[in-house]
Amino acid sequence: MNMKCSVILLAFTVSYASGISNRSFPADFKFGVTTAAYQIEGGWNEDGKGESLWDWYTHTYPDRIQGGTNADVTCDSYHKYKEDIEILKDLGVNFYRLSIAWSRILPEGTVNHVNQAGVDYYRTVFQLLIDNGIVPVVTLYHWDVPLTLSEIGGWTNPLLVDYFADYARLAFELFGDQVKQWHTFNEPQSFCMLSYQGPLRKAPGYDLPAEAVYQCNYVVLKAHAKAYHIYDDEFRQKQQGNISIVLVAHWKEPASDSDADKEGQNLALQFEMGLLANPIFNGNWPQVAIDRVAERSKLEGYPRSRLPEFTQEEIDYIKGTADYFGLNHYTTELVSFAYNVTNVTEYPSFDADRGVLRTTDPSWPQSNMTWLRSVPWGFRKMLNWIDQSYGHPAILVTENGWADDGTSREDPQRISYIQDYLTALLEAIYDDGVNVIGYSQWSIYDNFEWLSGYMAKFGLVYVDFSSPNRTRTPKSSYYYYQKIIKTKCLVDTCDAA
Ligand code: PNW
Repeated sequence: MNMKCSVILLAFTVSYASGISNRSFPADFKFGVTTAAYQIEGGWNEDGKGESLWDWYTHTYPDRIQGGTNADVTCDSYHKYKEDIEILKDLGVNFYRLSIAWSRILPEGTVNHVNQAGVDYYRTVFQLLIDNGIVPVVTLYHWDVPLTLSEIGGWTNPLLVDYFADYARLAFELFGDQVKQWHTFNEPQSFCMLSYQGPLRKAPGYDLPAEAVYQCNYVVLKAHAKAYHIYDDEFRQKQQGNISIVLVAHWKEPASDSDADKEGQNLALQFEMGLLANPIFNGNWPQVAIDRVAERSKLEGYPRSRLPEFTQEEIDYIKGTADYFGLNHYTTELVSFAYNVTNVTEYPSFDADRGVLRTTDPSWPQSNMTWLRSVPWGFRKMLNWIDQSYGHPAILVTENGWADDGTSREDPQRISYIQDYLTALLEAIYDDGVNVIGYSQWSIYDNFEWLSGYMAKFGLVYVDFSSPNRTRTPKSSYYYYQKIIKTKCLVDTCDAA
């Protein structure tokens, strides 16, 4: 045996030893990539676009963003969309999940003033995708509320239910002939729970009592349901599309075998995923959240629970408003039970209501984001938990990805992460019977990563942010993902599906 041959054999053995699946993806399984308007478009004030919350936040508080940067230009996709779509076509994706910047089509957020240049931009992009055989999957809200609406209280103001519904109806009217797959919101958990309280503060970056967190969830759920019903009642028959919401959660593994930590696991899952998913898939808030917040509010001297109460009519209106489960999933945390329900010495907070401490295992491979480690078995457990908790919905994995510092075009860690997470996904499909219908990588390009600015890179494609041309160069993970899409297989040869 010559040297070359034994090296190949070794590589072959290693890949199987590390457990990469050799099963084919189901024939109708769909692959995609995801972006968000604020993170890639740039053109922040061009052609009549209004100012959004994130424009304002990055300009007003550069000190809160790593490197003091913003997304005024970022990948410049507002101008480079033709090149972007050529790359997507070369990659071979079935769908492209992108978002509309609300203030690009409605500069003040309200439908009395429509910015035609913004409408034209999205119609051009959607048509070019369709012409290239790529299905546009469109999110209406990926965190960039028009500043005017943020200034009247943003997602804590119930008026936003109607403003969002007006915007959604207009989007269905303007783009519904092109767009057949809609998501109302991306990760309400991120902008309700990480924006209004606690240390990791996304825009608007307030530190408010826990009321704001719950009120945001409450308003967003009603806005989502209203948009869903508008689609159902006024557009679905004619446009023949579907509509859902994108929810996020890290898997929660109990830090020990104790009953207390298992209770901690349940609390963490219910207060993060359950607060949004339970009203939509089962009806009403999770009972454990209703009970716990009511009891703590009472002990803290509140006249009523700080978790708003849904009327029966609202419960029925929100229940059933998702055609499938859109899931963003990246990582796993260890949780331990921390606050007894009667321990109310804390400043009334969402964290204390949830009542858990969250840590990680230092042996799990670490990315360039503190919260993101590779834990593929947690993905399989998360998919199973959703399957069991919400009535076996079809699940579309709308985001999953790995961050590095983006200095090299060789990204073996990202390739390993994709191999391991997709192996876990195949196990969930074939060994556990979970109905996973598709998978989307975050992200196609390196882009503006919110509070981390340009310090963390999630792209399959490198972007040179120092060149005016924002030159795009595929990384090795791009070619690996291209091969997966083409062969529906993670290794060189797969068993037939
Ligand atoms: C997603 N966390 O959000 C978003 O949808 C993207 O816009 C974002 O770029 C991507 O993940 C990578 O961060 C998350 O703190 C925000 O655990 C926060 C967390 C996870 C995902």
